[in-house]
Amino acid sequence: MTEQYRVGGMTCGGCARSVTGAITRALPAAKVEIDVKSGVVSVDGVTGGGDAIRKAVEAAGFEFLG
Ligand SMILES: [Cu+2]
Repeated sequence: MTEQYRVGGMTCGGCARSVTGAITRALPAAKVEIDVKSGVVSVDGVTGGGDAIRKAVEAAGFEFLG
């Protein structure tokens, strides 16, 4: 099942890679897809990862919007 989150502050592919890396370091099973323009982060392979994802996103310097 895919969980979707919104992340603010991403402006380019480098930002998307930073967020992807931060999430997969926290949750190695996560498969992450990011649409930079909309700020939508889709995560597959984990359930209830929201808290770990929020921490990873914020530690990487981006804004977790929910
Ligand atoms: Cu960027």
